[in-house]
Amino acid sequence: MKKVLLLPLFTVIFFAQLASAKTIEVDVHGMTCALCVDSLNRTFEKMADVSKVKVSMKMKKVRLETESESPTIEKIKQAILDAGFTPTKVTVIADARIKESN
Ligand SMILES: [Cu+2]
Repeated sequence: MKKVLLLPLFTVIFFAQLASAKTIEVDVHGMTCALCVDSLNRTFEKMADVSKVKVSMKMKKVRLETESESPTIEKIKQAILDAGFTPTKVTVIADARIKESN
């Protein structure tokens, strides 16, 4: 009987952890060359809680993957401003694994 109750509990904990993993896409204005891409890459590679960074000059986008609630949207926007660019749009994409569970 106890085992039956524990399984759903673990499932809930498991998905609660996944729910905090997310992808954030930021449209960035002012990216013009490979040095811009490099500069944005370095900005986010050193940021805590960012597990993956992908900067696309073609799309003028920065894509970040985080494993927790931080960094906040505000912090991301400020980091882009500090690097000398303008964030124009921020899109938060929930982890694909979450969508499958719904
Ligand atoms: Cu440049």
